Amino acid sequence: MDGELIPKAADILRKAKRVAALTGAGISAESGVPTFRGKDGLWRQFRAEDLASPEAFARDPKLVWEWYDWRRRLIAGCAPNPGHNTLAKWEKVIPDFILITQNVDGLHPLAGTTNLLELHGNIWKVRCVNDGAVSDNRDVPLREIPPRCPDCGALLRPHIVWFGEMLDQAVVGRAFAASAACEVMLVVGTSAIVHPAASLPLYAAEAGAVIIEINPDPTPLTPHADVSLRGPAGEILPLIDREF
Ligand code: BV8
Repeated sequence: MDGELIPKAADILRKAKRVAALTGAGISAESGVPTFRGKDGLWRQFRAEDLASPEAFARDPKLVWEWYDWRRRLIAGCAPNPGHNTLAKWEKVIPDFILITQNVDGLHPLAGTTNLLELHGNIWKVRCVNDGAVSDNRDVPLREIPPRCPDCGALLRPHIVWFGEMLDQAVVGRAFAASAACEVMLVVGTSAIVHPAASLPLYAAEAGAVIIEINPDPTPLTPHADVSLRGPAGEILPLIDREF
């Protein structure tokens, strides 16, 4: 990677008062959490899109919950990595910093990030399909599969946004407002193909933000990025922090 890009990214961030970060599964890869589209993104013979949908849950709630139980067991053993920790640190030193994540693994709050928008929900929350009540559930493993609401006995579902489902409109509204208001958007570890998350950086760029991308691979966003750093977030973010 071009040795000049790290100081350039640090200089842009140092001068910025309003920064928005958008993260995807890639920032958790070095913590051991499988990404969706990487080589380890499969479970049994299924792809995430096959299981993370209301149709899959209606058809076979037990299978979908076996997948989430497997992911919860795995994520329970994962810790935030230097990428998560650097973003949590920057929230304290950059005047106006907000983190928008597509991830449901809960590693950003675990690292200390507080000004956080979880676009797609959180794997440690469940929702009653009967009345929509949301509660924390950190049972690893789950006591029963599929889990049932202790109040009414209806099925519980992950409090997660599946493919084909609307995101929480208040959360989406805040994410687009933050994208329009920021001077710099830092896009870390996302394949930039799932919408509406993938449109946030384009929206930010149209509003005049500088786009910094961190990803070992190029993505559809790369041509729109002002600075594209090719490498793992857990290494690159601390290198930028050292230049702060
Ligand atoms: C909706 C929760 C509307 C589940 C997730 C055509 C065009 C536009 C949109 C669509 C379309 N066809 C269908 C749609 C809609 C669909 C969509 O965008 N589909 C895609 C596949 C085309 N979107 C939706 O359905 C959304 N809802 O649009 O509703 C609507 C309107 C009316 C009525 C009803 C509905 C809902 C999308 C949310 C789905 N839920 N997650 C769960 O986790 O169980 S999405 C899931 O995949 C993730 O949350 C994430 O958002 C998404 C993409 O994953 P990434 O995070 O990017 O991870 P990925 O594996 O893809 O990439 C990892 C990246 O990291 C790679 O680039 C890799 O190079 C990099 N990396 C690897 N290692 C590292 C690294 N980077 C840094 N450091 C490293 N070490």
